Amino acid sequence: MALTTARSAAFARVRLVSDEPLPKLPPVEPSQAGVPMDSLSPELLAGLLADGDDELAAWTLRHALEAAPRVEVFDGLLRQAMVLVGERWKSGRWSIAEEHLASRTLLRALEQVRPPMRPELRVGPQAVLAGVAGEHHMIGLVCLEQCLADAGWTVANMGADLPSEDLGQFVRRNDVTLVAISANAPERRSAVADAVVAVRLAAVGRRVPVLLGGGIAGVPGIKGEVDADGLAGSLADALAFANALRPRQG
Ligand code: B12
Repeated sequence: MALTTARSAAFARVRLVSDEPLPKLPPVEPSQAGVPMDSLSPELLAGLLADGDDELAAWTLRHALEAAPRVEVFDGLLRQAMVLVGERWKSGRWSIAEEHLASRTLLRALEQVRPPMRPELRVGPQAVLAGVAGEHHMIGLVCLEQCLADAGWTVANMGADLPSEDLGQFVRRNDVTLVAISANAPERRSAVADAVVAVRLAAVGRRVPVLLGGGIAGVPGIKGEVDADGLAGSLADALAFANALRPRQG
């Protein structure tokens, strides 16, 4: 899609879902391919998501990914856009319908920007990702999946709401180097603890590191309480933890 057409369509859509003034954009010369990073705002992305426009949302993400590493774009622009979605949902300005549409649209857009499959990704160390039992938030797992794949990991992303026994069974049957589990609310602490126990029981005689992410990672004392090996409040934290495991693979 031509740059100018995409931009004007994007702002027309933002106008539909936002009463706030449109972000100020520098003039665009169509013959220039570059898109200024500061024009790719969380406000713009949130509007596109709530409008169900995965094509333009993917276009926005793709341009951001040309200017910054995936982990930065997801920890920054993407996360902030979803914070806006959450604020508008909480305040009643947007309904659950708009939140659901935004989440669904984001997942479709993410599919369009996933890193290309490379042969080495079939032989890299394996990371297992899962939301613990009862946990429905899984967009962070999809983002982490892409960041780890970019870094050369083979990723098995189980998505939301995985019973701990099934997580344990998968770890027992596979050569797993990292388990990254997530939960949002503190109420999920016992499900998190169950998931860690399941991994420990499945990996007898070897220590498979368990990294805990999502909102619950911010709960004081949670790491020791659930016996996790690491906490990640961001994808950058998660990547640092994962990459520190790689030299040990030999
Ligand atoms: C979309 C959304 C949903 C969707 C999720 C759809 C989906 N397919 O994932 C649905 C509708 C299911 C949902 C449900 C609920 N939600 Co909700 N949701 C959100 C929202 C708007 C965006 C979350 C998101 O995807 N963000 C994008 C990702 C990329 O960012 P992130 O989640 O912040 O994650 C970052 C880090 O935590 C980390 N990370 C994330 N996951 C992982 C995983 C691992 C392994 C690692 C290492 C790192 C990591 O990296 C990410 C990027 O920096 C947030 C608002 C907000 N402020 O975040 C509320 C929010 C998280 N939800 C909230 C609530 C209260 C709920 C419900 C309880 C609402 C209800 N009454 O039913 C339910 C709970 C359902 C359940 N059983 O789990 C609260 C949580 C408050 C709390 N901490 O307790 C929030 C903050 C909204 C709010 N302001 O009140 N929600």
